Amino acid sequence: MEITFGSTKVQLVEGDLTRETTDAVVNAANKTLLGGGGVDGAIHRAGGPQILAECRKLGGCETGEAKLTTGGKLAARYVIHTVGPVYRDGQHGEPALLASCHQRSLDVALQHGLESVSFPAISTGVYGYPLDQAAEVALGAVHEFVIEHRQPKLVRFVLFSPAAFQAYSAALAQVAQRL
Ligand code: AR6
Repeated sequence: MEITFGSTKVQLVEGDLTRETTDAVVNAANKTLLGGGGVDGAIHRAGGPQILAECRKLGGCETGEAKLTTGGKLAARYVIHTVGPVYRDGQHGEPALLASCHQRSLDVALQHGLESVSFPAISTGVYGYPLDQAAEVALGAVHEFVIEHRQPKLVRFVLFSPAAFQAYSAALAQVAQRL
């Protein structure tokens, strides 16, 4: 599924983020930036020890913020590490923090002249964010950013399950209706 917002293609695919060939992939990390399970573990396994060596120098990352390393052995040249919110009940600032993850990651991409960025479904695994709510926040945040900045050229969401793909597809269709 693909929709163009302004000058940016927003694509949804089902697959494995570590195989992406976009300029950057976004990692759903934790505040230490020192690795973990889920997509974070997969990125460090596939990218090799260089990513962790660079992360050690970054001094962690606040929730809703984003920091860049190279991609090590990944096909993607860079990894943008962001920290999603742990979901409690949706009443503790989770939507604003999740939106910030997407917008700050895209800020970092633009600061480094990157033209294509792939995101996982941030916070929807270990951090427990309900898929449909996360999808709405993620697509809404990306839509707002690319309409304002008209960059990058491509934003792709790489969803790891049919359920995630369906949730993000429904949210993308909803955002497109705002056009
Ligand atoms: N490609 C794409 N998506 C994936 C992949 C993959 N290879 N592997 C998992 N997912 P999670 P979080 C999906 O738990 O909820 C880590 O330990 C997964 O199905 O990776 O933000 C960190 O260090 C889910 O939809 O991230 C943190 O401690 C989505 O990626 C914590 O988990 C996010 O799930 C962050 O939790």
